[in-house]
Amino acid sequence: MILLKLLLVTVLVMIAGCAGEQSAFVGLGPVSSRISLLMWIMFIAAALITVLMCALVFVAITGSGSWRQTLTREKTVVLGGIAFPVVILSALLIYGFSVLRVGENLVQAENPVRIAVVGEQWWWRVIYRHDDGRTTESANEIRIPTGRPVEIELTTADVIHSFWLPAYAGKVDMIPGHTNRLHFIADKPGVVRGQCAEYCGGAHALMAFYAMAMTPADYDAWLAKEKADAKPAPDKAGERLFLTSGCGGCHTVRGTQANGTVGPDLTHVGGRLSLGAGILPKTPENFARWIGRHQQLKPENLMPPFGFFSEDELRSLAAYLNGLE
Ligand code: HEC
Ligand SMILES: [Cu+2]
Repeated sequence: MILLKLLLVTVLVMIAGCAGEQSAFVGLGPVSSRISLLMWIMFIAAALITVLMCALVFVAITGSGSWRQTLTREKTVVLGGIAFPVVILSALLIYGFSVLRVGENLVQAENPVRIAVVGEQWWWRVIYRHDDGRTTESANEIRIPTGRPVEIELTTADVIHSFWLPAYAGKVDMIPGHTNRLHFIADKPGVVRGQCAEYCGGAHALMAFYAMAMTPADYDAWLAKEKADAKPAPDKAGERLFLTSGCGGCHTVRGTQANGTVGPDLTHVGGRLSLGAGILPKTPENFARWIGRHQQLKPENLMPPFGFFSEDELRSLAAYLNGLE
């Protein structure tokens, strides 16, 4: 009885983990919906066949002589052991291909939204490609309009990563020297979470990101803002500290001298949802925590430690970065 209760609790806890913003069970677009449908069909078929097999084993052990004889007949073996799996597996294979076609049909879509995502140890470089050939760089968050085909171009700057945004599509690896493309559509506005799904070294588990689907009008307005340089900082102290502490050697803030490309672009970091590739909600306090203690928050990440700032300096830097909307 205790064991049963324990099992029930475990299953409930596991089911609870499936809901929410990063669930492979909730498809929010045509591609992911087909994938979850396929998964359910596979799961239910496998469960039914398992039950059937258990029943047959039971009959083979305890059944009457005539039942057991039926099971050993050549006809039973040929039908049940060869014909049955061939028919079932072929049907599932053909259905699986038809599901993959949903994504492929999007490949031919005209005028998709083009976004390049580069896997970096352990964050995501995000590059919006505009129709005029120009680009706008951001990081650790992608924004997409609803109802329009999206094409994500996936590459890596170092090792193999895997881009997984289960609300909209299946996982696709980011392979050195190779460009993979992922296609999907987001049905309605909302925020979902994605995660690197291929072990890529120390901070792999802390390499996540958010995706925000917006109505086309909201998206256009946001993109226009994202394209623009950072507005002049109202309080110069934080900006001065940022520019004189070497941050600009690795980070770009468009509109200032900071033009480093080693780390995430921070031009509009104040307008993002999270810090450190999805690990902290973006708040002024968390900017200070990140700068002062990021090696504890995200061990092994490639930003050098900056433990020497005073509380006041951290607050001032945090206010500056939080203002970069
Ligand atoms: C040697 C290069 C380097 C220097 C110098 C550097 N950073 Fe970073 N920074 C990084 C890298 C790499 C990351 C990504 C870490 C990760 O998430 O794995 C990062 C991440 C960040 C983030 C989180 C960005 C995001 O999109 O979530 C902030 C904020 C930040 N740095 C601020 C600063 C500030 C402020 C300074 C100066 C005091 C600074 N950095 C100096 C390399 C650097
Ligand atoms: Cu990874």
